Amino acid sequence: MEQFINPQQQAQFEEKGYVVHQLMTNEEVVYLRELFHQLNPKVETPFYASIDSPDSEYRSRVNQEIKQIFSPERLAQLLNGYHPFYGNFIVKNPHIDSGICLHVDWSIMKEGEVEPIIVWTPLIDTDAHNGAICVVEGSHKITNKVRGPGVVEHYQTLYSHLEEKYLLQVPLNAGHSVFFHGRLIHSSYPNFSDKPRPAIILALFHQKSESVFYHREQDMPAQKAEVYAIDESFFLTYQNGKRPTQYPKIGEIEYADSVSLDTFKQRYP
Ligand SMILES: O=C(O)CCC(=O)C(=O)O
Repeated sequence: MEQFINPQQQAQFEEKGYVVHQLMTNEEVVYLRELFHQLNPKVETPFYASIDSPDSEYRSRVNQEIKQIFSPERLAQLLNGYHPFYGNFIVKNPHIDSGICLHVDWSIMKEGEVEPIIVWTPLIDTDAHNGAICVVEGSHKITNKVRGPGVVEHYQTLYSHLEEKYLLQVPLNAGHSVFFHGRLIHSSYPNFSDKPRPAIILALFHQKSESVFYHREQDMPAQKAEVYAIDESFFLTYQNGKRPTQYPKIGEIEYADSVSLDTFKQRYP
């Protein structure tokens, strides 16, 4: 099943794991940037996402505004069968500790027949100085379908090697989005400028999939995770890292073990 309508974008997504495209208008960028400055998330860490806020009204407002812009109709100009699931502001304050090391984003649906897509869009121009997004091109081909809090990331032990050899920065102008595969390894360096760097991140959901969330408690075996059935309201109240007991647990799943550098090199395209 193809994710992108345009064949060149589809080929790039399959090969590299991301596509840069502008769906937002400049007016919408200004609107969201102003909204970001107006609202108080009640969070004071150098880097945060809206879901780190204790204020569920704040989370709800941000989510709703982002989803309104990335509506199903607008997404349909670019993609087949995706709609917005949950939107966050993602903020990097000017601080040496605002970097995010290499990681993969959590799964929000059963993957296999459909591919996960995340949309990351800065609300100001980004470069090496203020926290542009960085990716390991092609890494979506070798990472796990089961990702979530506590779940051991497949290539975690190799991240410093990957950072040195393969990490690529993707500087973007405000309002340009990177549509990246949910299994793509990515990161961002600290914001060395003197202004906050607001961005938005939006998880997309495929209409043919089932929304699930994987969670692993620390005392569980390393390759096992719990599976929860979730819906679009999940992230309005979810407490980062906590077992989501307000949603039904529908089973447990085993996932593949971490691999050695040699295996990585054989698998890496
Ligand atoms: O906003 C950033 O700098 C990185 C965000 C990110 O990697 C994430 O939220 O998964």
